[in-house]
Amino acid sequence: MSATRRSVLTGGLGLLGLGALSACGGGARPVGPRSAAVASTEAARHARGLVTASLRAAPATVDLGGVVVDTWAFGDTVPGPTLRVDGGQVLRVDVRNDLPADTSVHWHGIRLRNDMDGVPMMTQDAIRPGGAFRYEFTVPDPGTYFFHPHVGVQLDRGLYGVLVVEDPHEPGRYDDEWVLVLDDWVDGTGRTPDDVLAGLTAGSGTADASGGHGMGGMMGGSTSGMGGMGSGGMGGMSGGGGDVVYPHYLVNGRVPDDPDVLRARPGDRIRLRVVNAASDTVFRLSLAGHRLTVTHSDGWPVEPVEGDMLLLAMGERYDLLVTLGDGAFPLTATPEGKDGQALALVRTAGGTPRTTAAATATSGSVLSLESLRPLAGTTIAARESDRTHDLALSGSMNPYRWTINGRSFPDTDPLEVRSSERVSLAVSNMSMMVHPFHLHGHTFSVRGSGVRKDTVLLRPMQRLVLDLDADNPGQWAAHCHNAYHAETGMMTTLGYVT
Ligand SMILES: [Cu+2]
Repeated sequence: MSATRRSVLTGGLGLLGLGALSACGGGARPVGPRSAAVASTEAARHARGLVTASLRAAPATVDLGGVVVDTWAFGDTVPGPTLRVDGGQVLRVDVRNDLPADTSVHWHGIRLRNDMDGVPMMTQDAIRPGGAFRYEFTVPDPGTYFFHPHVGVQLDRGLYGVLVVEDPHEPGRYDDEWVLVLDDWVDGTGRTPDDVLAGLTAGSGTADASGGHGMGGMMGGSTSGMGGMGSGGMGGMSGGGGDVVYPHYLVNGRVPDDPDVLRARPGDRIRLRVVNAASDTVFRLSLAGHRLTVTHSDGWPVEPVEGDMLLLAMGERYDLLVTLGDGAFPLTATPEGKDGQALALVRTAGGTPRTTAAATATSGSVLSLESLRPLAGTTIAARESDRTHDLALSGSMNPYRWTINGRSFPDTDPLEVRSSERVSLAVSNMSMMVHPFHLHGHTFSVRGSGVRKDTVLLRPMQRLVLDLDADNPGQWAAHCHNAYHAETGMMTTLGYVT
């Protein structure tokens, strides 16, 4: 079923290229991923040195801390390797595909050249089993990023890793830096993400990836027909209950029974680089007994703001500063609207944690997009829009299908733009489900605050206007970062035309 479905989608993606070409009549010609415009944009980036790495995507048996699973991974760990590069350098990564399926690597959040963006049939041919692909691109902006395939629901396997882009001019006012990757996990527990997708699309109500029975994570969608979260208030603080119930939630590839232990000295100031690599889960992060200070969102600096908890949607990254007390403290990531928890342990002294998982913060101030203001100089300059595209996000749970302006990818209408335009995307969530909207190859300013991001959470029925400069020619994916929503249609193309 899943293999058939994937072939169907791949075929559809193939058709999209033709569709996009023929849709651009009247003199508007699409700018291709390997065009002269793409090459000249890359050349203008003035590279400052080369960093090389290699990744091998392959089946792997991974120990998640007592839970041993067969999955697909980059190497034999989950997450995969953390890659580090300075802003302005060129990153060259040789990817080998030893999976039994096509794959690719997408560099999430990076404003890179179009032909290196890793979206099969839009920016490159898929990497076939046994095949290889060299990604090589200038990395323009410092920040916290990650990489993952852009094929099917492979993101929901172990195929992800963090890309840290250092700022050579960063004052570095911290003693240490920890990378924290949050994930929801099902693969190798009796079902694969493809099985979960098949269950959702079959409308069988078996989205319960834990193998259980009952609510199945369908969240009342069958009654509302819009993927609603039902009346149970299951959406937590974001309204984001998700579609899939997972048996495990992870921090740095570990289940709570045998968590990652992060050690420091009392009083140390730590920079946390937090990535939500989950496919269907919004997390609420907290560190018991500590306040968190947000310093960056999706790599971009914000006015430092302090709170007790932080909401992170799928695909979002936040950098935090925290000054550690003396003791052992649970760092918890609670899935919004779901049972379970992800946990790591922060330890500056011996002894047992003075609080347990039960102490998960449920009260206190919650940091989210609304809490943020951009640091001066990081926002996109005010300018009148040359072009506004309206995007209505909607869909249904039964049949399981997600849409932009009433159509499912690859039948969605491309969003045409021209180089040098100021473009506004007016995105309206017309469903009772949350959708983290992600745009490739660009960053946008969220109108109102001006916070600069590449992934933004739209709560049920919320509308946001996203302003961007069309300065990176090519054909770019724009989609929901719920892997199951994107795979069943909530995706379109931001396409440059001349
Ligand atoms: Cu979505």
